[in-house]
Amino acid sequence: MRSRLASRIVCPFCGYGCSIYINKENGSAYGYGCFKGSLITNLTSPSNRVLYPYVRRGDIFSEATWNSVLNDIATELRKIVKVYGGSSIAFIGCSQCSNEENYLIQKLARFLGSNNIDNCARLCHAISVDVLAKSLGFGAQTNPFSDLLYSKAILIIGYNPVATHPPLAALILEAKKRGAKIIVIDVRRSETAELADIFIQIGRPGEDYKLLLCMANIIISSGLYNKRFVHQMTEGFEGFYQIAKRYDISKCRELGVESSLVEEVAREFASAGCGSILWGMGITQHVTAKNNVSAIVNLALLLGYIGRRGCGLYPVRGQSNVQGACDMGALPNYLPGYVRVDDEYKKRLFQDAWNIDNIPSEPGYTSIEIFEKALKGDIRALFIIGENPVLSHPNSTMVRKALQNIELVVVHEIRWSETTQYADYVLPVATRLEKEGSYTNSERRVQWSYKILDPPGKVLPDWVIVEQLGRMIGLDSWREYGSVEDITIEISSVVPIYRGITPQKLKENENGVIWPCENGECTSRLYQNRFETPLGKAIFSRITDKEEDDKREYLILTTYRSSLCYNTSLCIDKNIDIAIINRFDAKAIGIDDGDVIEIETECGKEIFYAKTNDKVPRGVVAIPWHRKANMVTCTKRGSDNGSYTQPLKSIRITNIKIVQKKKAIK
Ligand SMILES: Nc1nc2c(c(=O)[nH]1)N[C@H]1C(S)=C(S)[C@@H](COP(=O)(O)OP(=O)(O)OC[C@H]3O[C@@H](n4cnc5c(=O)[nH]c(N)nc54)[C@H](O)[C@@H]3O)O[C@H]1N2
Ligand SMILES: Nc1nc2c(c(=O)[nH]1)N[C@H]1C(S)=C(S)[C@@H](COP(=O)(O)OP(=O)(O)OC[C@H]3O[C@@H](n4cnc5c(=O)[nH]c(N)nc54)[C@H](O)[C@@H]3O)O[C@H]1N2
Ligand SMILES: [Mo]
Repeated sequence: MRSRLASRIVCPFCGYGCSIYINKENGSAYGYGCFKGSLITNLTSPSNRVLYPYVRRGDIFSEATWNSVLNDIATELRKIVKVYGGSSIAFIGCSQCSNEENYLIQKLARFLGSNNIDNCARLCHAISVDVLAKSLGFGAQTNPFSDLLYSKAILIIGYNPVATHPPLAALILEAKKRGAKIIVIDVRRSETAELADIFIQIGRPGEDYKLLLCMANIIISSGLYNKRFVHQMTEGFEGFYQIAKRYDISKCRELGVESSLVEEVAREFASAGCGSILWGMGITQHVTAKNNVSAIVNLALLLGYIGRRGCGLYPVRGQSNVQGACDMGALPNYLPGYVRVDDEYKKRLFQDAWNIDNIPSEPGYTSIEIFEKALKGDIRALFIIGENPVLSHPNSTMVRKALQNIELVVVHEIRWSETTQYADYVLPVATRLEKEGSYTNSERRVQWSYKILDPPGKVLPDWVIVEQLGRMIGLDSWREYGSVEDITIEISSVVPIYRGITPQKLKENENGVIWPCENGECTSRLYQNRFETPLGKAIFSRITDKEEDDKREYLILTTYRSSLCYNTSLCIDKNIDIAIINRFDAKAIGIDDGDVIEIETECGKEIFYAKTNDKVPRGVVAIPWHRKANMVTCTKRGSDNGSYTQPLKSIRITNIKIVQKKKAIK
C-alpha cells in the first residue's frame, strides 16, 4: 500500500481531482480518468522544456546561474518598490501549482505591500466564487460529486462535462440510469446535449439569466417554489420576485426558445423534489456573468435545492488546483481562507502570524486590470507563474503591448510558451511529477501528490524559487522552510478553513481530506443546518437587468473547449482552427463548408476554416478557443458594479468575409 501511495500524483489537468499512479521503473501511468491524464508524459517531457534559468539580453535569451538570476531580480524589485511602492508589483498565481506554492506566492506579494495577485480563476469561475461567497458563505461547490447519484433532476447549463470533465460525465450518466432527468442548456449542440432528456438550445449567448428568470417566474406563479425554505432560510426573496415577475414567457421567445419547452423544464426541475445545478464557462465568461450566476443560485434557493444529498450547486472547477489557489488567497480581494483584505480584525491575525503590517486594505488589481494598468505604466514588475496570458487572456494584442511596457517580467514555466517570449527572465520549474504538495479539487477535497522523478537540468519547484527570492530581497521576517511540509503545517495553523489539514493527515487518507474541518469533523456537504452568513440565512443575489433595446442584427462569436486539447498547452485536435456557422447564415453570406474565412471584431481579426451545420443556432458562430480566440476578444466592463469581467464568450462580430474558397485550397 505504501509503495502504491508513494507513486500517486493528483492529475494536473482538471478540477475533478483523479489520482494517477506512475510506475517508477518504466514511467507508465494508470488510474487516470480520461484521455488528458493518459497524456501525462507529454506534460513532463515536452520537446520545448525550459531546463535552465534564462535572462534576456536584447532579443536573445542567455543561460545564467540561479544565484545571479535571483540576485538580479531581487535587486530590481527592491529598486521598484523603493521608487514606485509595492502596488506597482503584480503576480499571477498558479492554478496548476500546489496549495503550498500559491500560499507562498501570495505571501510574497503581501510582504511586498501588494494585493495585486490573481490566478486563472479570473478568466473562469471567479464570479461564481464571489456570488456563492456572498449568498451562501463559501465560494465553493456545495456538495460532493457522488451526491449527484441521488439527484432526481440535473440541470447542466453552459457546461460540457462530456468533453471537459469526462469522469463526472460518467457519474451523470449513472445518475440518469437511476432515474435522474438530465436537462442541458447550451448555445451549441454539445457532446453533453446528446445525454440530455431535454435539451434547450439558447439562441443568444450571454443571456441565460433571462431564461432562468422565465423559469423562476413560472415556478413562483404556479406555486411550485419551496415556501417554507424561502421563508425560514433565506433573505431577499421579494427583490428577486420583483425582477422575475418581469420575465414572462414571451421574453424567452426572444432568446429563440419555445415557451412550451421552458415551461416543461421549469415544472420538471421544480417538481423533482431534489435537484442539482452544474454550470461552466458558458455562464461565467460574459459581461453578464454576475446576473447569470446569481440567477442560478437564486433558482436553487427558490426550490430549497441546497444542503441535502442530491441537492447541490456545482460550479465545477477547471484547472487542477484553481480551488486551492483561491483558498490560499491568490486573489486581489481575499487573503487565505477568503478573509477580505478590508476585514481589519481578521487581517491582523495574518499580519501577526507573518510579522508584517503593510497589507493594503484596498483590493488589488484583477489579472485583467493588471494588463490594463501595465499599458498605462502603472505596473513596473510582473511575475507570471504558470499562466500563458498571451493566448488565454482577452485581447491578445493588448496583452502583448502591456507586457512590452513592463520593466521587469518574470515567467516561471515548464516549457517555452507564447508568453515566455515577452519575459526578461524565464525560470525553469518542476512538473507535477517532480515535486510534492497538496492540491484541492472542486469538491474541496485536499489531496497529497507525491514526487516521482528528479527534475532535469537546473529545474526547481516553484515554491523553492519563491522562497529563495523572498530571502534574496531581504524581507524582514520572511521565513525559510526546510520542506514543502513545513508550509503545509503553517497553512494548517493560520488558515481557518484548512485547520488541522496536516501533511500526516493527508498522507494517511488516500482519498484526501475535505475542508472545512473543525474539531476533527470534515464537512463534505455544506449548509445542512445553516448558511455561513451573519444571520445564518442564504441571501438572494441581486440581478441588475437593464432593458436593452438590442435586436442583435449581427453575428455573435462564442467559444468552447475541444475534448482533445487542454487549454493552451496540450492539443492533439487537428480541427482546432474551425469556426462553426449555422448553415443558413453561411448561405446568406455565401460561405461554404471548408472555406477560409476572416472574422473581425472591435479588437482584432483572425483566420478560420468555416464549418457549416446546425450545431449552432442562427446568429451564432462558435470556435474552439485554444489557439486563436483571443486575437478577437476584448475586455469590457460588466454590469456588476463596475468590476471587470471577461467576455471570452459572446463577442460581437463586426465583419466576416471569405478569404479563400475551399475549391481553391490545394
Ligand atoms: N478537454 C478539456 N478539458 C478541460 C479543459 C480543456 O481545455 N480541455 N479546461 C479545463 C478548464 S480550465 C475549465 S474552466 C473547464 C471548463 O469546462 P466547460 O465549462 O465545459 O468549458 P467550455 O467548453 O468552454 O464551455 C462550456 C459550454 O458552454 C457553451 N456556451 C458558450 N456560450 C454559451 C452561452 O452563452 N450560454 C450557454 N448556455 N452555453 C454557452 C459552449 O458551447 C460549451 O459547450 O474545463 C476543464 N477541462
Ligand atoms: N476566449 C477564451 N479564452 C479563455 C477561455 C475560453 O473559454 N475562451 N478559457 C479561460 C479559462 S477557463 C482558463 S482556466 C484560462 C487558462 O489559461 P492558462 O492558465 O493561461 O492556460 P494553460 O494552457 O493551462 O497555461 C498554463 C501554463 O502553465 C504551465 N504550467 C503547468 N504546470 C505548471 C507548474 O506547476 N508551474 C508553473 N510555473 N507552470 C506550470 C503550462 O506549461 C502552461 O504554459 O484560459 C481562459 N481563456
Ligand atoms: Mo478554467
